[in-house]
Amino acid sequence: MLSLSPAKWARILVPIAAGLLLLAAACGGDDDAGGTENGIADTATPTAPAPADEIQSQPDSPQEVVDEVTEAVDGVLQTAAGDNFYTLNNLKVPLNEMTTIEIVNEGTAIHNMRIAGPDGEWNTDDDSVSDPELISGGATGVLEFTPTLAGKYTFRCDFHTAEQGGVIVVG
Ligand SMILES: [Cu+2]
Repeated sequence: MLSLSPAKWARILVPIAAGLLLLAAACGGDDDAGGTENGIADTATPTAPAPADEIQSQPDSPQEVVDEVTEAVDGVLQTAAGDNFYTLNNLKVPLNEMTTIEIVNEGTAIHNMRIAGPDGEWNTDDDSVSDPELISGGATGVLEFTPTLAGKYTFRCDFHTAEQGGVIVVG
């Protein structure tokens, strides 16, 4: 019969347990080796950086774009949000200049404005978003937009993504 003290048993068993944990960690590292994300094979290269000289394909505006083009005047452009739409949503701003877009919330719901940015994707680092990001009914938000790439960008309201949006032509 072995007569080891608990302390001696610990000296033997702890290194064994640690070794097993290391082994388990080493074997667990192959989970994402299949080149898939959410079960969808990444045949394209979605992580490739956008070319620096042109904007990527933009999402469709969720709201019908009005014919009337609203241009920035002296760096300021104003539109309004109702429930749930923009009154003016066919905007035009100059390239390489900061335009302050004022969004007057004439509705009662919370609205805002988010521009998809050159990558044409929502909720990425190159988006431009109004300040505040939640514009209460009756309040006004501002979005400072300084585009360095010409093209037609899409914007939308984060709270009504299926119905409230528009386009901004740059250049
Ligand atoms: Cu909205």
